[in-house]
Amino acid sequence: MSRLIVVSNRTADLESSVQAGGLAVAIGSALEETGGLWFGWDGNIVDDGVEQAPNIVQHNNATVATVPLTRSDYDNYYLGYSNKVIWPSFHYRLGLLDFQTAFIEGYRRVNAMMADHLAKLISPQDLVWIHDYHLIPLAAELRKRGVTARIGFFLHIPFPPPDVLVAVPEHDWLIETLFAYDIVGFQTSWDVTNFQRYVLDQANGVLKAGGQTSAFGRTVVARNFPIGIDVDEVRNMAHTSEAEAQIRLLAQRALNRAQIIGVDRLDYTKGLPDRFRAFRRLLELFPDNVKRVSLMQIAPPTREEVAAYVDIREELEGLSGNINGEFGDFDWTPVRYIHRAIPRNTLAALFRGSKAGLVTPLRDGMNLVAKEYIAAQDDDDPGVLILSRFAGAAEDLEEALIVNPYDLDDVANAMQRALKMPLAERIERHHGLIGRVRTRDVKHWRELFLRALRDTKQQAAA
Ligand code: GDG
Repeated sequence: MSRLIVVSNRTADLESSVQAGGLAVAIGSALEETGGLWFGWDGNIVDDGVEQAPNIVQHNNATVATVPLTRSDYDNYYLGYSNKVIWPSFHYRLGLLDFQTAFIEGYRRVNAMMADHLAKLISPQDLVWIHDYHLIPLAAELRKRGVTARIGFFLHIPFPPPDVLVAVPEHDWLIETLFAYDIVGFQTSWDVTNFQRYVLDQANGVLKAGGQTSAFGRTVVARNFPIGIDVDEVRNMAHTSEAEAQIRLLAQRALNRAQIIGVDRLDYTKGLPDRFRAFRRLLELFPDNVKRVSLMQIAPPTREEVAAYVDIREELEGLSGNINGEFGDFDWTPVRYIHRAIPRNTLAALFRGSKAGLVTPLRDGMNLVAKEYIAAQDDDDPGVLILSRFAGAAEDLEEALIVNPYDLDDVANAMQRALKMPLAERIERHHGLIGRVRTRDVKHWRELFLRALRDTKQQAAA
């Protein structure tokens, strides 16, 4: 069996069972099975000029090789090009795009530096799986260094329509580098369509059967591989005796009021200010919910060195303060907003203890929280998922209450419908949802992608 090499911006700590989520576990277990290597940034920042030699650690059958970033790599490759250019533009937010020449230089430099180290570790029979938007040009850099192994890429975030993408100054270079892969995987069929439209309109490309896409003198397979979760992991965490005790305590403290839950990194793509405004609309449109329902929003900090993330934090604090000041009472806090990370098992208990899960991103590649909320529910008394039509997950999860997150009344009406939904309808919807989340789980995603990659022909040596 070929050895698997996984490359991502950050590697996960395979020793830590506390932090590890579904994706890290899924990739870790694939590496353990076939023997393999995980390569990426170790999260450390060193002074410019310090040597970035890989640090190699063995964890059972898997090897983890990491490099640090220099301060200017971090500023230009990570905060700059990855998170101020690609992240906003691929989420259709051109108003937040902040382009600087140093950013693209840093992005090219770090991808080349990673390729320098990684090329030495790859044998021709290996399968190389590169993840996400930080590393789009990595395969092209590896090919320049003579790597002939099969290389696949998976984009975790959306792929925007061509009209949006062309606002990125290096769009043609960026997309041309995707053709150095054998397979390019997207979350949804909509992302694949956007990619194909770009290839046809901007690159004079040709589409053939089976996702074969030709342009720039090369052919790649472009398909969607919707990512999933480890259903039993979440389900088990939500059903321990400790979780049961937490849920009981929560209900007692809330005097058996209904809770709606949201869990998202504090990111402007997740639609949190509009979600808070929609909750206010719920209280205005349906005043019977006053003192009866509360919104719990967990929003751990992320990328706080990027100004747009500071702005959103301030906006949310203002909004929750306003709603609580206007509607709250000495024995009822309408919005409980927690700006820090919560342990995974507590999250699972909170999902199970909440009547509705509110997942309303303005744009999202997939959204795993939607699937985790479903997995944590009781089959015979499930809560209701309210899901943005702009989350990749909506392509599959049609029994959720699908909403337009920009339309506050639509979201407020869906909350009311969820809170009042009869048990039989909740069970029927949940039955459909859990079936699909279970069939298309993270193992299925991983196996589908790797099988497709294995089925491609190895590149001829240059
Ligand atoms: C990207 C794409 C795509 C959240 N808060 C806490 C916590 N979390 C966990 C959730 C979930 C994960 O983080 C978030 O995953 P999402 O999919 O919701 O969103 P992104 O982080 O933006 O992920 C996304 C994903 O990649 C995978 O391809 O679905 O579209 O943007 O697992 O539960 N975990 C803990 N404490 C928290 O407070 N422990």
